[in-house]
Amino acid sequence: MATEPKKVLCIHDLSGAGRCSLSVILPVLAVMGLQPIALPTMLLSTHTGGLGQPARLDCEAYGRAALEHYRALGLVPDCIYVGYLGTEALVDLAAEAFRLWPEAVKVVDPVMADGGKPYSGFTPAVIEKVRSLCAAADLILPNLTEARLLLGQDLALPAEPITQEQALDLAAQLTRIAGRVVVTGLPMGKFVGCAGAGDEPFVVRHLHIDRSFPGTGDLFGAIVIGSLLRGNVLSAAADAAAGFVAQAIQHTPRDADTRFGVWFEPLLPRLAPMGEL
Ligand code: PXL
Repeated sequence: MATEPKKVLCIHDLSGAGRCSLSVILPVLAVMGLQPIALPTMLLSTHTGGLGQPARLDCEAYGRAALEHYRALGLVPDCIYVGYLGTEALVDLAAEAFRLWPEAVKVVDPVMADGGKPYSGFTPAVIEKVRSLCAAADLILPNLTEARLLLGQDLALPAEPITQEQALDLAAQLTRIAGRVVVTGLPMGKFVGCAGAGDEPFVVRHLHIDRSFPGTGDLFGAIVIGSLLRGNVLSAAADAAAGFVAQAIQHTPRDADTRFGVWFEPLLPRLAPMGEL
């Protein structure tokens, strides 16, 4: 039998409008030559970042049944990629997937906060459970606010740019929680950086663009995973992901409504494997 593309079980919400979570992750992984398996944790009409009160449907019961079906089918994911959970029961659902497929590469983007504050609904109890889930992961991808929440630090955003040493130190501290770490969205003066720890420590910097969008963490995470599963080292994967996010922001017209995310769709062909077909 032919070798199937690697399977990535994606445990994230599906937000209809607003370019985030599964709506971004599925096309990115597919164009990178992987096989995403979508497990929506929650259906929302939009993300929760400024578009009013979204319609919501909690998919925890569906998720339990879907995991059981995949187990019975003998489907074995190569990677489990977890993002927005939003309730304690949904964190348990993701932990159950980790138990079912211990050999999978387990990646947690602890989606729970940004810009110095937690997202709505992220109570201290949910945050504590997300921290435990991170401890069961091989790789975590927090932004700066999430990194501080995980470390129990003050969430106030830094007034001064973060130095290279501080970035490396933050990533190194997070290896107390998970083996490999990339911290994203670090304000580094003219640059926005991400810092990695666990293998070789690294800092990757790209020109800072003065607009912020929902969903860029999901875009980043999907490209990191796609790139790792195609055999790249973590620093190369993070560089590719940060570069693509910067291009997608640059490609989004200045007068676009930022709440609807970055216009990444026309750039997707840039992520396709070259010369492998
Ligand atoms: O991209 C982060 C994200 C994912 N899912 C939902 C969100 C957000 C950020 O606001 O609200 C539902």
